[in-house]
Amino acid sequence: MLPRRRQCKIIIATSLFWIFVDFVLLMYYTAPCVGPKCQQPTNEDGSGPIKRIIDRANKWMNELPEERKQMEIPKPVNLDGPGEMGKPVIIEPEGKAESERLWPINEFNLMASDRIALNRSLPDVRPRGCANKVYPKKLPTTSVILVYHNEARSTLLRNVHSIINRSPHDLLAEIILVDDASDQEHLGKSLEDYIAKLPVSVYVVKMKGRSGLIRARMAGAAVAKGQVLTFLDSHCEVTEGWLEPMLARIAEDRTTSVCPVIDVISDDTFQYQHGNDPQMGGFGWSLFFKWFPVPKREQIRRKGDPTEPVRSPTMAGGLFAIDKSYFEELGQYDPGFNIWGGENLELSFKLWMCGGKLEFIPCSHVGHVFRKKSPYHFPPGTNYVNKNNKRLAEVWLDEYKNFYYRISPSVAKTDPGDISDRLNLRKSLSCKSFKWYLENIYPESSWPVNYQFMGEVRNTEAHVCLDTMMKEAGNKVGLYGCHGQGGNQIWAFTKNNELRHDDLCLDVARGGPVMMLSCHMQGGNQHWNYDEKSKEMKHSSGLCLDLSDKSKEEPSVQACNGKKSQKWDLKTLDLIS
Ligand SMILES: [Mn+2]
Repeated sequence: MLPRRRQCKIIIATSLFWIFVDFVLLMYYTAPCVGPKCQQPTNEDGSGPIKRIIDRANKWMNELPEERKQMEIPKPVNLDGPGEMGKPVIIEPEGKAESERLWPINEFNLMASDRIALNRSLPDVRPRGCANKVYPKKLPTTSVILVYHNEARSTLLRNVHSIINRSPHDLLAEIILVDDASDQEHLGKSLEDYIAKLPVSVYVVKMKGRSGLIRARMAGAAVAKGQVLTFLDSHCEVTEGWLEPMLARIAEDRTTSVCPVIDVISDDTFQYQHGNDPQMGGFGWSLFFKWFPVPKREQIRRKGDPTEPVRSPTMAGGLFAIDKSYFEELGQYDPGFNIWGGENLELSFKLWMCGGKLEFIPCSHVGHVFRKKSPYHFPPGTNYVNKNNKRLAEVWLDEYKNFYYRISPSVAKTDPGDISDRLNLRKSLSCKSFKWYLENIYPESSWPVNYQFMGEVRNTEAHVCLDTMMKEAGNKVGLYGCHGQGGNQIWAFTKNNELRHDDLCLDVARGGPVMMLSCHMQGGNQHWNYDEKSKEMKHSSGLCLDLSDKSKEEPSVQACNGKKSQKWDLKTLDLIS
C-alpha cells in the first residue's frame, strides 16, 4: 500500500490529466463558425487545431465564385417562430377553410409549411451516444439527389437548406434537383435564381417529359460528381449529424448501402415526430414493402448498442446512400422498370444476394412528410407496378416466383419484356439464391421456407375454403366457395403449427370466433394440429375447427365430434417447383 498522501496525489494528478484531455478534445471537436464574418480564434500561438479547421473553412468560402458569397443563410433568430424546434403549426379557425382548399395541391398542409422558416431549427433526435462519436477525417464526398414533380416551394427549399446547414460542406459535392416535368411556376426560373446564390453547388436537372421516379433518379446519378449518391425524397428535412455516420459506413465498406432512420414530419402540422427504435424493412406475400421491429437475433448481434447499424432485409426506397461506382456495378436500377414500384426491393435483393449489405444507421435521422395519398397523376395504360414486379420476380425470385404468381395472379399474366440483360447481370455478379436470402437475411419473413403444407383448406361437407375475404388483422376469417385460384385462399401450415396467410395467423381465444391476428410466433392461441387420418384441425384448446352452425360464412371451434363439418382437406397447390 502506498502512503495515504501519495494516493491522494496520484488521484488528483490523474483527474487533472483527464480533465485536460477532455478540454482539448472538446476544443478540437467544437464546430467552428464558417464564413468571412467569423471571429478568428485567439489561440496563443495561432496554430491550434481550431485555427486549422477555420482556415480550411475560410479557404473553402473564399474559393467560391463571387455571386455564391452574396447569400448568407440566416441562422434562426426567433426560436419561438412557427415550427421552430420541430414544433407543430396549428392553423387558426379563420385560416382552416383556406388551408383545406390548398391541401389537395400537395396532399399536405401547404399553409402550415409556408409559415415555417426555410432554415427552421430541429431537435437533436439521435440516440444517446451518437453526438460524441468520432468519424474518420477522410470521408467520401456525396451528391445529394432530390427528385420531384410539382413539389411545394417551401418543402423543397427547407429540404435544401437543412442539407446545407447540417452537412459538412467539404463532404457535400452538390445537391442535384431532378425536376420530373413539373409545370408549377415557382419551380421555374425563380427557383434557379434562388439556388444559384446558395453557398453550395445546387442545380436543377430537367427531365424532358414525365419520366417517373426511377428514370429521374438515374438521370441525377448520371451527372453526379460525388463518390457517394445520397437519394432523398423532396419533402424531407435532415437533422444534426445525419451525413457523417452514413458516409463513414460506406467508407469502411463500399458494398454497404445505408439508410437513415426515417422520422415523421406531420402532413398536417409539420411537427417533427420521432420514435425510439429503428425498424427493419421487409415485405409480404404480395411483395409490398413493410416495416417490422428489430428481431432479437439482430439485437444480439448489435450487443444492445442503440447506435450500432441495423442490418435490414429491404429498404423503403426513398432515402438511402450508396457508393456511386458500386451502384453502377450492381446495374443501378433495372432500366426496364417504369415510373415507380419494386425498385426498392430490386436493389435490396441485389445488395444482399450479390455480396453487399444494407443497413439502417441509428445515428442518422431524416424527417419525411408521410402523405395519406399521392397527389400525382400518371398516364393511364399499362399497369407499370405489375410489370416492374413481374421483372423483379422473373430475375430474382427463382422458384419462389411461382408462389408469388399464385398470390398475385394479375402479375403472372403481365409481359415482363426482355429480361436477358438482367439475367446476365445476375450471373456475372455470381449472386446467391433467393432461398439463401430468405433463410439467412430475412428469417422472419412470412414467405414459405419452412412449412408442412401450403394451399387450400377445404371443408369436406360444404366444399368451402378458408378465405381471408381481403380483410386485415383483427377480423374473423371467412369461408368461401373454393376456387383453386390461390390468392386469398392460400394458407401455409408452418413448421411451428401456425395456419397463416402472410402475416395473419388463425387465432382462437377462449373458444371464441376464429380470428385473423398478427402472427406472434409464441404458439398458444395460434397453435394448431392437423390429423391426416381424421382430417381434424385441432386447436391448442382441444377444440376442433368446424363449420359455423348458423351461417356458413365463418368457421368456429367446437368440441371434436368426428362429424363431416369438422373434416378438412388440405389441398396442396404446387407452388414451389
Ligand atoms: Mn415522399
